[in-house]
Amino acid sequence: MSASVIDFIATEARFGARNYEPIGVVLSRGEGVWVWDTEGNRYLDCLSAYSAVSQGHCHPKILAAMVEQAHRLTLTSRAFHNDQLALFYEEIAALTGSHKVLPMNSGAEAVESAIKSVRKWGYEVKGVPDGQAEIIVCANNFHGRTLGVVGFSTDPETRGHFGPFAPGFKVIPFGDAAALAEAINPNTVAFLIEPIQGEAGVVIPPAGYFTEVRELCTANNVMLVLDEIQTGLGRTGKLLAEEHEGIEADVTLLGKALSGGFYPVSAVLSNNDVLGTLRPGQHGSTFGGNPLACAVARAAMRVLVEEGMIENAARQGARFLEGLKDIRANTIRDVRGRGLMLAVELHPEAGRARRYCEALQAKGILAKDTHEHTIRIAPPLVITGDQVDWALERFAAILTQDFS
Ligand code: IF1
Repeated sequence: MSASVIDFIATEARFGARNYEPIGVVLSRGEGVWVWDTEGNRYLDCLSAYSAVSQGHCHPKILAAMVEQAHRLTLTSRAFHNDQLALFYEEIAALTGSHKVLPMNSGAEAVESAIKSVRKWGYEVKGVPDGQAEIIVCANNFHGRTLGVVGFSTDPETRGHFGPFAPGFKVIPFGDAAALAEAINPNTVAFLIEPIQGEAGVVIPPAGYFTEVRELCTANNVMLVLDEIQTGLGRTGKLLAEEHEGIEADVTLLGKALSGGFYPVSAVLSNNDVLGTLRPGQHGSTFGGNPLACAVARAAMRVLVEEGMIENAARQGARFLEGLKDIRANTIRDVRGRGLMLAVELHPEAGRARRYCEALQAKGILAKDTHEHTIRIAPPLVITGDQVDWALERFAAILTQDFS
């Protein structure tokens, strides 16, 4: 390591809150699937900033839209109209088939906004007695870091010593439709769930689960809120992960790749009157729906479709998954994924996934461990077949070693 690399890392550690433990690489440039560190080493990015850089690093068309808009107008607040918001609404509604859009910034804000909206809908439309609304969530969920959201996390690391928390949430196991049926009562306003649990280690629910979930929600007038912040916008090989299940959510949350990683842009999308309950003054955000965000998001959605990234995610995801499954290594306990949202779960005796990620770094691949024993793989959706094969060679080399 050169002196400058050590300096960046040491300086972060000295002044920054230590809420992350990054791998020892300092990145300074990115293009497509590649990133470079300060010493000029190149890496294949197999994290894509937790799926936010799905369109590839510094996509030229998103960049151009951002620069052009930044020269013209960046922020107006919602006290006035701007000439980008309407176009953003129109395009995201057309893309996703939604009727109403609420623009926010971070993913967690979209989740918070959805919670507020479904509660309000519950009181004003469903007729739940004031203050009694219940929202059902799943064990091992990950929906962000705000207080409202960590309050219904089941991970001690995520919620520990951050309370007291807001009431009104009920936790059931993921993938268990009978548990949902049992948990629903007349005060239930929504079921909030990730189509595939990301942080939990890319957990795919059993086939048919979401069909049952959809039926239960419809039968009981419960809003199905799908957090597609990570799974949405092509990551799983479909525009929305709900398409794999043949269902439609009542409320869909998007974030991350909605801006191609240029800027925090999130949105709550609804197919009915949930967002219709919000009246002027009842919800908002200084930056939500600003013209810069809208211009960036419009370009990010456009290139996703125009450049065939969703189909590519399906194709290369299948190739990646097959290649990973072909690796014969007794370090591997399970390989799973859908599209380019993949994970290799190691045997507990194989050692910590972090060690494998560090070894991958030395071979030119950046990936991220989760939950001690799982390596998460989520490259930009622009990855080519040759690049997948290049990565697979390196994964095979690392996974056949033993770091226990
Ligand atoms: C961190 C994981 C990924 C999300 C879903 C909402 C949010 C996220 C389904 C909040 C955010 C992130 C944030 C990141 C770690 C990360 C993550 F490991 F936790 F699971 F992506 F895989 N819903 N996910 O996955 O969005 O407010 O961050 O914009 O370090 O906290 P945000």
